[in-house]
Amino acid sequence: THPMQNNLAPIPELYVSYDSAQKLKIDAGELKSHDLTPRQICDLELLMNGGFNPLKGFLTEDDYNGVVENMRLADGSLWPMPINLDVSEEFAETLEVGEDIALRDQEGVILATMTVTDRWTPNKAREAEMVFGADDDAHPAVNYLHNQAGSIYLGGPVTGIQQPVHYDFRARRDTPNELRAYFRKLGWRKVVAFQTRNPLHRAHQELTFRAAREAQANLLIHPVVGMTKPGDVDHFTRVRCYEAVLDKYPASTTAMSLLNLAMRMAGPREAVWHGLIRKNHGCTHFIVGRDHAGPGKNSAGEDFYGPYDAQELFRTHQEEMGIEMVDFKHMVWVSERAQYEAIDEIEDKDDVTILNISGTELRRRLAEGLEIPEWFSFPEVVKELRRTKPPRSKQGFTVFLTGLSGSGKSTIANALMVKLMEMGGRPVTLLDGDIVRKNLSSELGFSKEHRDLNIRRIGYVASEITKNGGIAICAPIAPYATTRRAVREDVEAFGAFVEVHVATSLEECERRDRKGLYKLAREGKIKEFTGISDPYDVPVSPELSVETENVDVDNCAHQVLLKLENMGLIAG
Ligand code: PPS
Repeated sequence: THPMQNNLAPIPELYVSYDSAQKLKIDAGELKSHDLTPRQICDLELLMNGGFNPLKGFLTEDDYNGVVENMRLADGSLWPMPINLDVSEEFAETLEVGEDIALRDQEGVILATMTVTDRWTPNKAREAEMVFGADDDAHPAVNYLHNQAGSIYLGGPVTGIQQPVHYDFRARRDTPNELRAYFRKLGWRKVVAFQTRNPLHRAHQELTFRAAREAQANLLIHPVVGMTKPGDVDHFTRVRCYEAVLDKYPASTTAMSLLNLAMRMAGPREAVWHGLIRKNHGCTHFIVGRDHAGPGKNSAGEDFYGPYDAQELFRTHQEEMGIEMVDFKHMVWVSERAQYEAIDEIEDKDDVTILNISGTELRRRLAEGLEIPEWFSFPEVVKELRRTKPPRSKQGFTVFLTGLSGSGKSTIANALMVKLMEMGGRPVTLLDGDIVRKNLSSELGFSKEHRDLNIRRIGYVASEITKNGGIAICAPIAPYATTRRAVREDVEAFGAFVEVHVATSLEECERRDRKGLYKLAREGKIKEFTGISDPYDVPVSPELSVETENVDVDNCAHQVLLKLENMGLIAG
């Protein structure tokens, strides 16, 4: 029996009335203001709309210490996650304790004001250990804490003026009170929430069905669209997938709503946090799976948390939380019976064929354009995923040739370009050193600073081309390894980066001296000349290194093509 039923009375929000908000907004224009980061905007939205009830603002120092040390606010209530307004030292120094500040979104719109009652320097190493389990930058939230978050925390009550603006999927977003009203209207007294940051496949559908049956409850699919784990499928694609899957649920028992939460991937603590947030959204039950909100491997290659740590911690606190856990069974496909079953409930394991496709395997199949079986997912979902993640041979990529002046970069780049154009399929853009210096970087010289600017511009353009499915061929000297690495990171966010070292020796380049520049450089008539009076960092692990001495250009370009084919970037 499941006695748990929801109390759907409205929960407190931090917003002032419409009229007061108009006035406050004008007055707040006078205050010192802080521009919120994307993560802080997510946090602020859930603070203001009651999703983070009982919090009334960003944590004070006492609350923070309690949360870090034993998951409790200073008044004793359970709260597992530090919700802080982290700011820079420079900004913190301008403030007096007791002062009001304006909190603005990234366009400058004032969303709220906050009275700064507390200002302190947190012990981040301690926070990492206690909240995330280890002070290890391989954890995305620890990495954020050390490398992105400001060094000072501000705490104090928040007065809400307006909700952050979302232009996407507006009809699918609900505040806790909107969901409560909806459940009230439909008479849903028991609701089981399913938290997810991934597309839903058949196994998820089966387990949500089971959870609803087990709890004798209605079902709320409650995906996170705020911030999830770096590398996840973007939320636009996911929401289109969810909408497709929603049609496979009985409409009268299932609802879907988007949650603008910034996840921390904190496993057990995160599960408790998720539960409290769902309780605030009017749910009575919450599904906790294997490795709930797991951050992946630590820097030693091990899991941060045990697979059932989250379930354990949730179980310990569920009574106090007022939301009941439905634990996730690992669902697998049993071929002979053509259905999903929970792995721990299959009694004839040795006599049946058990199938499962891991996330990694799914990504591989998508990348290579391989079959994804019907038993695994819905055709509509697979279609959406293929649309956003076409096989590598249809995605954009960047070939980045680097080498000394006169090494043959441009010649190879030109040959490569026409070979790729002959193959067709994707637009090709050549960003040759000289072309770029004429069109993009005409004001730049050859100091380290200017070369870096030049290369970063090339990287930006190449990454945009890559994002939009084209091929960018870059051929600058690009003498600095750190700058090349930065460009690699820019491009790899959208597609493959193929670094090709055109490894012609200085002696050979100087012997050829096709533009007569080496002679001038030797005579000191050109300063800061790469290889003569300026450094060149030889690439340590380029995707390819080509020799040009005794090899003709056609062959060099062909070597690049072979590499591209080998990487799956062009169809064989
Ligand atoms: S960098 O370092 O990547 O920004 O250089 P890049 O944009 O590729 O420009 C290199 C071309 O500019 C000419 N040139 C010089 N090269 C190196 N050092 C100095 N001081 C210099 N002054 C002019 C040279 O012709 C390079 O052309 P390529 O095609 O590489 O021979």
